[in-house]
Amino acid sequence: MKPDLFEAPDYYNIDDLLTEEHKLIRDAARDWVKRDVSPIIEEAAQNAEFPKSIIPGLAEIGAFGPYIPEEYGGAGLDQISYGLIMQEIERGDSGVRSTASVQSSLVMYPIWKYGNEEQRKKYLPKLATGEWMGSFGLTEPDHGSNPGGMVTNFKDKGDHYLLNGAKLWISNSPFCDVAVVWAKNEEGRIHGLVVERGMEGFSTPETHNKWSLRASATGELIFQDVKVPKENLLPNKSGLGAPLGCLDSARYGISWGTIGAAMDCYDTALRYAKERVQFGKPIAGFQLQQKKLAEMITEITKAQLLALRLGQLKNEGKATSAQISMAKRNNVDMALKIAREARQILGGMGITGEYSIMRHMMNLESVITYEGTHDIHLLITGLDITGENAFK
Ligand code: TGC
Ligand code: FAD
Repeated sequence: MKPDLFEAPDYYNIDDLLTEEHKLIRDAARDWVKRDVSPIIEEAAQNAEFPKSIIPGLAEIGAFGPYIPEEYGGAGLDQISYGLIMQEIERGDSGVRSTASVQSSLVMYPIWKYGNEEQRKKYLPKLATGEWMGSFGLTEPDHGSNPGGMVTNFKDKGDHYLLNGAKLWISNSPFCDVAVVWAKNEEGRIHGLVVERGMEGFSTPETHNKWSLRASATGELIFQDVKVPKENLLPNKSGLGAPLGCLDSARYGISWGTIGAAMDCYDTALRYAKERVQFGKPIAGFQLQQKKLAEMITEITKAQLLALRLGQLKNEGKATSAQISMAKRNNVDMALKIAREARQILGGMGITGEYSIMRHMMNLESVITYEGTHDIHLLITGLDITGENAFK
């Protein structure tokens, strides 16, 4: 892969709207990605391997629990800092951002919000340092967009719960130490349980042959009569709203993260267009290429403003789930379209691993599907503005 020459576009001086702390946190993450992620990520993706060597670095830049209070090992930052960290990581690779999203918003968040003090103290500090890695089991083979139909279940056996079922498409599953698993009790009510590696009957087979998110490990979570101690049930929230609350936080992070992927594609294409000469002049001088580049920077700028405003609302505790859906849907779509256009600007070179664009493009095909598909987020907006439920 070519050396990482990334320069972040900021067409509307959005930096002026950030605090010094935001910029310090963002720049530390940016420097780390340049130094520790860019040199290894293409090979990891080509080999379909999650590069475990980057786990301590992710912890150091605050990517594991950015907004979790410091008393539990988190970084105690605001939501805009969280977004900026996700942006920089996904500038490197969506799969690496996936690992951070799952650890922070889908594992640490529910333990912090829905767990008791003992659970917080037991799990959060080790998750914050990356000593333990987590996964989040909501999706099942027959229940993806409709998680409320899940069949994974647990029965009360007096001194423990007996867990049965299977989860599919689970990021980090093959190497996770703990899994936050959503399952129904005997009354059909959804609860979160922390399942630990080593519990008898719990296995995590890897899903192979992905064309997307190749540097992120994806797999299953299988439960065959797993005895889960009663103290591993998250006591403070139940019902489908509990996992969906975690998704709000992760979807918010994705709305920032995808800006990073888009910025990387735009920056690469702009540099290439200025250097590549055809018909006696740089291809940047042709109107058709300028149209692509001008539209890219316009869309990136709009996405940056959307994410920043959403971050302000989140900091004030005012962001609605529907507002988060709009930003996730718009910004993933924006990044995917930019990746496709940027790939064309590079001509044949665009399909090689010399440049990051094709990897971003393939990664974004997962990002547009997970955490709620493009269609599902449109229906969430549709329901919000009309009051009519078009899901069922
Ligand atoms: P519905 O009847 O609408 O709602 C059930 C209950 O949940 C509440 N609720 C929410 N609560 C918090 N946050 C949200 N975003 C919420 N949305 C709904 C709702 O108020 C209700 O509460 P209550 O108290 O009345 O019971 O549920 P539904 O069955 O009709 O489904 C709605 C739908 C389709 C929007 C939802 O299920 C959905 O979002 N589906 C998409 C599934 C999804 O996003 N899965 C993601 C799996 S995790 C993942 O992909 C990780 S990728 C990780 C990575 O690598 O980054
Ligand atoms: P389906 O729900 O079967 O959808 C198929 C198509 O039907 C989609 O286009 C969808 O938009 C459409 N559709 C569905 N319902 C409707 C409707 N009511 N109206 C109109 N159209 C509809 N899940 C986890 O729990 N944890 C994870 O860590 C995790 N990581 C993932 C990592 C990767 C790489 C991938 C690809 C997925 C991951 N997922 C994870 C699962 C992900 O959240 C689901 O794939 C996603 O929610 C969609 O579910 P599905 O694939 O079953 O598609």
